[in-house]
Amino acid sequence: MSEQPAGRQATMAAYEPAVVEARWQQAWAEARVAEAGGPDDERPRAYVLEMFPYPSGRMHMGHVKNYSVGDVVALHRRRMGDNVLHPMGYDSFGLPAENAAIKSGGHPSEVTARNIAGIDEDFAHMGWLLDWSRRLSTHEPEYYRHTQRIFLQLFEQGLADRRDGLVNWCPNDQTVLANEQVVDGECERCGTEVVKQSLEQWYLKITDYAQRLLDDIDRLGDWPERVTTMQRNWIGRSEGAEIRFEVEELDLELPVFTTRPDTLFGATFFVLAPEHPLVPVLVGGTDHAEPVMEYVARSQRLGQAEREDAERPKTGVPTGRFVTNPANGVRIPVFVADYVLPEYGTGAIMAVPAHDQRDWEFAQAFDIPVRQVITQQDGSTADLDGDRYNTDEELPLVTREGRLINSMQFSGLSVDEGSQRIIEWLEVEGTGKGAVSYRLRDWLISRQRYWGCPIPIIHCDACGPVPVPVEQLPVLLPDVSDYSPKGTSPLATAEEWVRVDCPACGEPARRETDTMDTFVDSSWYFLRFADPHNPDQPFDRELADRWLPVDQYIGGVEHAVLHLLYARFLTKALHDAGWLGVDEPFANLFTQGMVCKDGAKMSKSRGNIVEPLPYVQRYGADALRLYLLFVGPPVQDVEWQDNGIEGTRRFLDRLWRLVTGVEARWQALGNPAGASSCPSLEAVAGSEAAAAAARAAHGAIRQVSADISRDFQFNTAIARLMEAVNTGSRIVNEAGIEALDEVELAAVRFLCQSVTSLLQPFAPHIACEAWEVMGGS
Ligand code: ANZ
Ligand code: ZN
Repeated sequence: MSEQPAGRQATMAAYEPAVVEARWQQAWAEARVAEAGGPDDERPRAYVLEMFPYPSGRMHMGHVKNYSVGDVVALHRRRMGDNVLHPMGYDSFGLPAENAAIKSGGHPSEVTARNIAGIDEDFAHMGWLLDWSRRLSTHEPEYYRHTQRIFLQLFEQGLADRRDGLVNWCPNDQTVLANEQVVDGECERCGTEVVKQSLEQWYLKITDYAQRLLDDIDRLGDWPERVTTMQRNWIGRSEGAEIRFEVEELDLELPVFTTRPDTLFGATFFVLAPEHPLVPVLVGGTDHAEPVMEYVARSQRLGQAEREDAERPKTGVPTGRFVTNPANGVRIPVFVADYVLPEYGTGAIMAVPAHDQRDWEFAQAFDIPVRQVITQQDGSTADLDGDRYNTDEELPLVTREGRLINSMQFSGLSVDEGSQRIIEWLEVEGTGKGAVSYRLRDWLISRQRYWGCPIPIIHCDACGPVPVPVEQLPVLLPDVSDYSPKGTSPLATAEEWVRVDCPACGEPARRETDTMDTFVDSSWYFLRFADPHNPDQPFDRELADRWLPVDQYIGGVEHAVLHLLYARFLTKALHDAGWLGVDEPFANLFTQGMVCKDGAKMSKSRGNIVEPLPYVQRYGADALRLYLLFVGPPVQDVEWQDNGIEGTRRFLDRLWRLVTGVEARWQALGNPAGASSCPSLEAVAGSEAAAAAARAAHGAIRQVSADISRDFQFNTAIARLMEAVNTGSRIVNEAGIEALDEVELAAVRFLCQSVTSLLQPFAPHIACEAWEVMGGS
């Protein structure tokens, strides 16, 4: 048997996690066991990644659960013989650090450094096997110079542009927000009601990838259906037609997007969104100008949530204009109403009150005729009144099941066939065409705040937006004295920094002063981990291709349409640029449930944080990790309970007593069987105790191996280990350890070894220590 390394806990002493954990953490660090193998390593590769944290001070139990789940996966893959990449870093740009700096003075970088130091300490105590040699922080110039490089690449590909548009504005944070950051009409960060403003901003053209982002969902590995459904809905593909309506008296055509071209003959009015750019043109110089523009102004003040609230009574104003239905030449009135949204389809609709609920309500309120064009009744000409079919069906009849009536040559067709035939007819007539519309909007990335990655663009009067030459990167954040939000970027106050010569023509020009949405930083960090110290490029293609895609990504479901969609988009864009072989970043995704306190998600903003360190000090990191994995299937939400961790700690104490007791007896008997294996079937058959121990050991091996690799069933695996330890303890306690014969003792010892080995991915410190106590290395 090998010599015992110094510091080992004396056999038979009580279990002291502080000693055991410090010892193994040091041993692992010295042996650099967490570092991924290099190019010569021939083991199969596995990239295991948890969503990196925003450093907001200390960790809370939600983080601990996330990284504990990831560590089980990483340790398990390692045990199965893989070369595992399991890195970690910090998503360290962002508003909270900036707001803290405004509140308490100091620089956001100081706040960030302080927060990182705090969370570093938590990481150090938990003993997750993370490859810190690849550590990165997105606020460091060594990282963000490459974020800028990637932005320039997208600019070159035509995927980044600056344009005027209606944007979400948070009056509290004084910055614009991406659509994805507006939740129920409120700012995702601070909960303030978001308003719309027209501003010139930078966008990344994620809409160019809408179809691929949708199609490739089918190529993803094991992703939660909830997440893929959310992505599908967010992309929101609708098939239908674009149909052009001519405005009477004006030389103007207004296109609409409709998913129901089959209802074209039922259009009895026409509606423009208040923000539609042609509204002023339609009413300019007419009696309707004043009421219409007043209505437009009023709807601007409405919050998004109110706007989309289906329960709200329909409002609107007539424009006095008429358009012609291209199908039958019927003239229908044009209204402006806020239930039509500016950013979807064409921002204008043909309204079919007989078959659409909103149009129906509006028609009732404004006394507009209703014309039924779909029926679910069997057609007979008995209902024919002149050339009109009249049914006694209740309207609105909102359905795709039915056939067309009152639709000239298309009457009698089914909805689907009618749609198809009407589209073909419009195409021949030249008044419309088949069309696809997506809900997905381009990704608005400019922010009027300080603590983010500067957008590497120079504005020149003669040349327009000019990219900063790559060799001049990084564009460092300038020092400013005032970070407080003013509606324009604080970077604009750094006059010296802003003034620069145009790289193209050499004339005086100005730097872009907006910074990037921090979701840009986090949409490529998993690529950087493959080549984290490359000074010249974001990453080397060969290294990225070696590790990507991430085999198992683990994080919160709240990122379903933000981070996860952006990361997929960026990976595709860089793939198309030839930077990457893969075009999907995450092969498999696991979204763990939340840790709640008093029924609410644990979060800093709610002030219900439970931090790990006091529990680590009192019970040990292993007990804490085990508790969070045992309390329920990791996929489910769990309520944090102080007494739960006491239970897992008692289990570890019991295991420790069993192992040390059995081992001491084994040594006292002179290590009788020598080799450490399970006694044979014939040998245990003669003793009920020996047979029970062997059964418990083999049962645990079978079930834990299965549970750990299937659906993250960690809680049942741990429960099985607890049962096995109980069985071992009962055998020892009932008979008294001295009364066990050699075969029985060997069987219990085999049980101890099995449990210890199986426990290692969940509670690695005590597992290593116990393993060593039993003579393992
Ligand atoms: C005529 C029609 C008749 C419609 C009917 C529906 C039912 P989805 O499925 O979500 O893609 N629409 C189009 N653009 C709009 C906008 N900017 N704001 C509000 N509504 C808009 O919805 C497409 C349908 O929503 C379109 O089809 C249009 O109304 C409306 F019996 O056109 B439909
Ligand atoms: Zn210029």
